[in-house]
Amino acid sequence: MTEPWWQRATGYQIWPRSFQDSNGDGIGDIPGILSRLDHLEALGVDFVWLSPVYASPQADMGYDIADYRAIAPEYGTMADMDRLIAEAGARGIRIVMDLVVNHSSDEHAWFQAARGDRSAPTRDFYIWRDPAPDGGPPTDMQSIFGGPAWTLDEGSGQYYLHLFDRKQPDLNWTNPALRAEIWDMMTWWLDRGIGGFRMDVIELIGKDPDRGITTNGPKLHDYLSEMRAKVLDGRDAIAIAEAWAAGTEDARRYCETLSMVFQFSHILAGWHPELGKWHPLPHDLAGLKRVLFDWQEALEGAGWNSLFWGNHDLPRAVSRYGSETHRGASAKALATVLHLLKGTPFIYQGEEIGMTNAGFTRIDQYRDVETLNFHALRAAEGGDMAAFLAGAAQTARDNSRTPVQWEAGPQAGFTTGAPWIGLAHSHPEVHAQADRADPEGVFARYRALTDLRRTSPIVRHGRTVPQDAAHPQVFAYTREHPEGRIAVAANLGDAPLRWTVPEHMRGTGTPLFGGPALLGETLDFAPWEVVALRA
Ligand code: TEU
Ligand code: CA
Repeated sequence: MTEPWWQRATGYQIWPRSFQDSNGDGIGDIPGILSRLDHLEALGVDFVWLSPVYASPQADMGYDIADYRAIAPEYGTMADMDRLIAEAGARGIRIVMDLVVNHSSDEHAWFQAARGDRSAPTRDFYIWRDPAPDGGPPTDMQSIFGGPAWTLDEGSGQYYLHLFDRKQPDLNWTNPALRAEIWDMMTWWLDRGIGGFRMDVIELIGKDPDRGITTNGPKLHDYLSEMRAKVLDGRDAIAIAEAWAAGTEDARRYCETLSMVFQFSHILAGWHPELGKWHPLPHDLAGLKRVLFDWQEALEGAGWNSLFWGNHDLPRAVSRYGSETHRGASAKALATVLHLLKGTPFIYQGEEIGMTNAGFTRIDQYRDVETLNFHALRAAEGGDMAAFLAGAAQTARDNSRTPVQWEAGPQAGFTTGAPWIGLAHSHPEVHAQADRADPEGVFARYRALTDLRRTSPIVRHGRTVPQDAAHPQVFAYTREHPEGRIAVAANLGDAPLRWTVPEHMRGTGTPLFGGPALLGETLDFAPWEVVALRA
């Protein structure tokens, strides 16, 4: 079988609201993206996953879509979108759209017609239930953003289901008419020339609320097979399933119909098992490596991994897994150990210049519905609000949603106006202009990594073999391929370290990023130093 294009590719995620503003309203937009295509081309990425730019009231920053075939006016026009597809395409960069079809906005025409009218033609596009005997919600199912997952529609006397915000009613996938609408819409976008889809919380579409089932419902894979047959067959589109609950077994199954899965085992390993994301656990490198290596092993020859440290829902990689004290070195080390694994790597906007967490300390600095909802819930329970804010400073989604820092100055080159959310605390020192001028900078490392992905069959297809896996501070592995071997070892810590090199890794080779050409019995690592040799 020939290699699909996305197995030679590096992806880049754009979260449009904070990427580049073109007209001074403080909100990133599509013309802004067009003005930064040089940056993406220089970085060497092959496709862009574009977070939602569709018409939306922005209750969840575009993950609440009011019209799947229209662009939000603050982001531009459909003509801008067509230009983006064409101009990115001319540079060899495909545009991958976010497909948000577990739910729509309550402002979508389907819901507007359905609400208050039990006989509306689109009533059955959503999930309605009668109240419980006491008039309350039909079940005690909870929303992922806090509070009940059911809201009463007073006009019709029934509750509708929303696994996220009340402004994000869940779509009823058991209805074939709804599915047909979605297949049409996907085909319409593919015909416009996009490269594929990232499928938002697709693991939820097979839900069975009466039995309390949300993820991995009984019909999930039937729907995905139908999608393949009706939309994806005969196209070379990438299809990435976002699936927080997926284990390796589930992922193998997704890979039979789709290209790959965004799975979150390595992220969830860092959250408190009961208290969740607001109570992050101390970073545990050995545990993190165990998860990543398990996935490498489990999907070897039986699927395909996605590789990422961050996205618009997660904190900045440097702040979470690296070190703000050794920021540049730690950003490069994290990039290197991730991008030399097997799979399709993703760079989240700003990661390529080593951007940090926001550093917010007050609730009024936050904009995200998830953070604001949970803050209100904790306050109503009389919770410890200082502890909540301390947790949010580490894991709130706005940490990665601050404007991209293009240059020095109060607006960081993002806007000429007032940005819709404050800049990250690090903006005076950390910006693209400074980093890109540095041949040893973070951007230069990412650029080298995207090149290697394209040019090296060892990087793309070599088997990953963990080395010294239990070591608490060193991340090391080899990639084994008929064409050769790559050995990677990194000190992911602030302290220097003398490391005993595993016998299997010793020997000479060509350094991929400078440094020694020989791995002897021991290696004296500087903080966050990486050694990568091709033999
Ligand atoms: O995220 C799925 C999801 O479950 C997240 O909301 C996650 O639980 C949370 O971010 C952890 O902090 C997707 C999108 O990526 C996210 O931006 C949307 O808010 C969500 O779906 C609803 O569409
Ligand atoms: Ca704008």
